[in-house]
Amino acid sequence: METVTKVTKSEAFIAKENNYGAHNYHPLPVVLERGEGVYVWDVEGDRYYDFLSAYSAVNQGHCHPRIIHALKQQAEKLTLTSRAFYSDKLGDFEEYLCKLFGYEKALVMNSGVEAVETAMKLCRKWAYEVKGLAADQAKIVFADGNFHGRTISVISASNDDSARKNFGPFVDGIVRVPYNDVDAFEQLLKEDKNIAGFIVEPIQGEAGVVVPDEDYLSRIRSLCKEYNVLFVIDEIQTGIARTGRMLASYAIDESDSSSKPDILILGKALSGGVLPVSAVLADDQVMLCIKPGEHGSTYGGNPLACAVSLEALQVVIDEKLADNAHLMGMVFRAGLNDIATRSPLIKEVRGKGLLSAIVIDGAEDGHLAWDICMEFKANGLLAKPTHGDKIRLAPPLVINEEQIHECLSIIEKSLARFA
Ligand code: IF1
Repeated sequence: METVTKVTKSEAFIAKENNYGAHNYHPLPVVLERGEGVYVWDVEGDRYYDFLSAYSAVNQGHCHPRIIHALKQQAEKLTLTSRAFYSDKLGDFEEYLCKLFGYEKALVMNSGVEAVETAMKLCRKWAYEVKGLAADQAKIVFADGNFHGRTISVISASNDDSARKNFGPFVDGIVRVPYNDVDAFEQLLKEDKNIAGFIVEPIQGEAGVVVPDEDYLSRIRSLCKEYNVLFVIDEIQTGIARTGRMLASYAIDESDSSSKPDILILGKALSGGVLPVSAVLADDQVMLCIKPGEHGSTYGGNPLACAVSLEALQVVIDEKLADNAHLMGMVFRAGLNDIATRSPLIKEVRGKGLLSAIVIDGAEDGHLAWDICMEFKANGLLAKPTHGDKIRLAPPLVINEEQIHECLSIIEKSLARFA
């Protein structure tokens, strides 16, 4: 009898990416072609709960009708002007950002890492032109275990070997301190008078959803004020309702601004996963340090991005996604903790709002966490391991309670296979 090796559709697509695409990722072997709300479908027609949400970029859910409508409307009118001219959309979006987050100025870029670079440039300019540091002496502080993107200057701040190895030489003027360690930061400020700013994540995402002490950010902010250093928060992953309120760091209604940064960095879900849109917010004293011709980008602030992002933010507000993330996050982590009482595989449950992670016992080499994610996939849920033994669990914020319970059953059932 003739043996016929059947190549599935998925295998063919995977082989093509493998053949023609750079090998800078190691994806889970699932080929997606459609998304709606909390679900994605693969080319075989199988449906999955998306528990990655494009690394928290699709907080509003896949292909949100209102955001797609805004995209279509604007796409038929005007997509790109460059910043050589004004547009009838940029000012509206900048005003919306400034009023919503409480700043005087916004600078719109595209990817998250570009916004981080923008913040680094602002720190340096401000340090020379306002703080008065001597030329080329400015230093920017980052936390150990950070993830802020992949350009040379941003990986210069990383201490992750896989992000840095053989990409040197790195950029000067960067110092690192341990995360969630106020004393170490204060010690540094005492010893070094050339600090321009401190750039930090409110929760470290890539490090495996590391939630710092309750008062960490507000104490860091006080020290920054005391030593005349810019306090910069990267909310690219934690922002836009992911952790149960619009921002993880401070309440935008000003009921609590004790950790409000001098510079706020946004990205990912700013556009609801539809286009790459990022933004940096600051007050005039900082933002106006950059003058015409000193920074920018061809696509930054294009009318299509502005129309889409304004709608994407309005959806978050209208659908009360922050409240839903808070409530569903409580239900989800209570469920995970309950599963942990029966499954010795779950060593720890962490998170805030709908940004959670489980730490898998005995998975330090990475294989077990990968195998568990493959089992999740077989049972209809997509998630990806991070740093070997952690699995990040972050569904779109439009998920409801019934769906959360169904996902908890999938997780428990999957883990049971490894008991
Ligand atoms: C990849 C992680 C998530 C970010 C924060 C800036 C950026 C990111 C806090 C840069 C990007 C991504 C990018 C993605 C993996 C991913 C990630 F696992 F690395 F940590 F989300 F969890 N600041 N995060 O999280 O934004 O330039 O990518 O738009 O494949 O690199 P970007």
